[in-house]
Amino acid sequence: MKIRLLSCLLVALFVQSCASDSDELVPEVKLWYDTPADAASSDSTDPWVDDKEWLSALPLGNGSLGAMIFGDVTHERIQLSEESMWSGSVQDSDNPDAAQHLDEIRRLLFEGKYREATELTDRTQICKGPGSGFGVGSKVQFGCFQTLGDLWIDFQNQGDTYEDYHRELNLNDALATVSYTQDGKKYLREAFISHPDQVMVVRFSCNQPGSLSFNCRLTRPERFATHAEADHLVMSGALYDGKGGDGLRYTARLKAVNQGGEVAYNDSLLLVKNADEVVLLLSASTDYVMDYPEYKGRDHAGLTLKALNAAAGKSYADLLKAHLDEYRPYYDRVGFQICQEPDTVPTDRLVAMGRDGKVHPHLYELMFQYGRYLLIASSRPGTLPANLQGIWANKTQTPWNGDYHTDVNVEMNYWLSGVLNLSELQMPLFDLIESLYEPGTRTARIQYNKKGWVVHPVTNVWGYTSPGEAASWGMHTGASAWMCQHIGEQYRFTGDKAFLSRMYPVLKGAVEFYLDWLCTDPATGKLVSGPAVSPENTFVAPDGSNSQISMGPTHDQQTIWQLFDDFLMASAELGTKDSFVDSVAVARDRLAGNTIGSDGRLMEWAQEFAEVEPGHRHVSHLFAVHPGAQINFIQTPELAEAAGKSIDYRMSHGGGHTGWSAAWLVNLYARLERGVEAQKSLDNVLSRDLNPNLFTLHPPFQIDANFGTAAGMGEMLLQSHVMEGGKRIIQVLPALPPSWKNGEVRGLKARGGYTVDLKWADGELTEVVVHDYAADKVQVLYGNTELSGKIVGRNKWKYLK
Ligand code: FUC
Repeated sequence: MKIRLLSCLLVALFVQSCASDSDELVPEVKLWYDTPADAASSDSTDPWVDDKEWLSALPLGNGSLGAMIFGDVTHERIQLSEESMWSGSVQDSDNPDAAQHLDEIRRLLFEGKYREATELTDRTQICKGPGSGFGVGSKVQFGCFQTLGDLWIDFQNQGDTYEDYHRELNLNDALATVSYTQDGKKYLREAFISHPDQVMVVRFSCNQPGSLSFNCRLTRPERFATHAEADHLVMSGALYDGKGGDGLRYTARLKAVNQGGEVAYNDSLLLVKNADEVVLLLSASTDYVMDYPEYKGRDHAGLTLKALNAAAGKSYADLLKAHLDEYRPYYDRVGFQICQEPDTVPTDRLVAMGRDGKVHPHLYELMFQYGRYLLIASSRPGTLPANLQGIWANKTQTPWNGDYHTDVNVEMNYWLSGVLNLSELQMPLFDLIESLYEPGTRTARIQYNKKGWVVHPVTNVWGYTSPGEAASWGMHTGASAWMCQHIGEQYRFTGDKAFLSRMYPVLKGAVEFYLDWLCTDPATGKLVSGPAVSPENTFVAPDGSNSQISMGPTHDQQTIWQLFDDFLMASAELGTKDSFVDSVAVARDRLAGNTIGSDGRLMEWAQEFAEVEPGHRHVSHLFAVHPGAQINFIQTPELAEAAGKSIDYRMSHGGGHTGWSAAWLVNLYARLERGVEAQKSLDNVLSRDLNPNLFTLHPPFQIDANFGTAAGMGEMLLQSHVMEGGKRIIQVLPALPPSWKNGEVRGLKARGGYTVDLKWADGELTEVVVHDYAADKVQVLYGNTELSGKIVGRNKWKYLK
């Protein structure tokens, strides 16, 4: 690599390096509309959502409680979610007959007998029982993430005509508002979900006293009953356990605090009459606890009552203040601006403009901050991780059970957490990974007679770790290695040693599995994984059969390499030196590595097979480019070049055709420093896969592309995955697309814990500030140029063009 030193003009500004010294770029960002959520504004092709209005409604969340605000004037609907509303129960799905066939399958694969090997794998290695129910598991033990129900607010004595309608979701404040004028009176609704108070708060007000009269109902498609308690309405029930009985129990409580007028309750209604102002409070919970194998015991009835009563004792202003004081410190860390025009186009029209082929510059800013907003709303320390729909589900059978797909989707949900400065919001993922240790150890032992723990391509809140129902996708044996990559990344971003020691046994358990699982390829003497899929792709085998199963697919080799490398890093950081650590170093270096095929592409399988679907949505063999770091232009330029050819080939055959797939390509092209192509994939999502409420489509709605595109924009602006010569390399604007001519971003994070602010004009970098800079540990690169800046405050480094 050629590095040129740039002399630069420096402004000797000696200011303190603290949070307040940055330029505080936190522009107001909001989704806004001049109509209520309606089916008409959604031209969505989502085959799973018959309730199209839902894709125009606005999401609120505090990590566990979620709501979708529709904003209808006379019949307001607030659709409710609670993250642990899962049907199902723990299932015994590990297959004790599998292990005895493992050697035979491996022998057949090494001999090139793919047809026989695939057939035997399908017959012997898959899970016992219905597994995930092929993604339709609400009625089996795998279960499904389900809606909590709906809160309906039916206004009394009001006509259908109104004017000055405005509906918005302000991302700076995580506050949804609806306002309109009716019969000359101005009405306002404000809604937020408080994390500190664990309640949803909805205030109704009007500029003329006594104008608010409405009835509230709580309903659910199934398994619910309502009753009134002394001063509030309760909805409760039990979800189906998938084996003929009751599973998790839940409680939701609704209370109105009024000024003026009257409030009354009966067993199905909360009635408000002639009030001046009303604050609705809602709390909800289930008895779920993430603790294998019981998974139960939370006092949902008591906790919801306590939260409701405590909130009722506070004023609206105090509730709002506590919410903002807790929310803003997450959101305000990062500001991003590339659009110089005022925000005058309603969000649904921005989406429609995109569909007509013009992505408005403001839409990038919206999607960038919306990704951050959605993570704050769906994943907080102590909650469950964001699932395929975050925490928002409007049905009892959510697509793919709204579960945790580990063959890209749940990982993609968290890619943004590092670079977009929300690392602590990734903690729920580590709780999930840790909770899989015990069931995953059982799976490794029963299924394969191996040590350690393993998970396959799907998991749920019930510790499901067995392979899937079909070998073609269910034999994703690299999943635990992929999940564990997040442990290494979290440490690289935060340097948190307590976290690393907490996760070390989990990391070690995953390593133990692969050490036992890997076998020697008789032809090369290298260690390979298998029988395994390259998620969810199919090749044409030399014997003419279509197969997914092989030995040593590149994806498994890369994820296992990363796991071993991260384990060695963690051992060194924690000062652990023993023979086990030594054996991991030996195994890492014996792993079959990346290979370039005769056409210059990075190979997806150990042999050069033809793909059955050359534009396949998964690009699993590019894990090492992103989210991994084994392949990069600085250290492995030939492999990076080959990876680029693989992506181009996929794209030229229709690749990136689902939301998340295109979102992954944004990240990959960014890592390959190809801003034009990164933007093209980003534009594919923004012009093709957006609903009016900016939820992304697979289709159906999957939140992974919301998170994946936000992460991708982060990668376009800042990268820090390479360590060279003992220094962390910070690459600024590595893939800036030409159309983002002028702009600035503040508060991005680089590995090593650095905070970075950037400005550019006419497509050229003009300013970089690195906070917490340490000269001997970091190098800042713009293209191939090493930037030379100056310390301008306490550990604050600045480069100015
Ligand atoms: C993986 C993908 C599918 C879908 C599902 C939830 O299996 O291959 O496209 O996103 O996850």
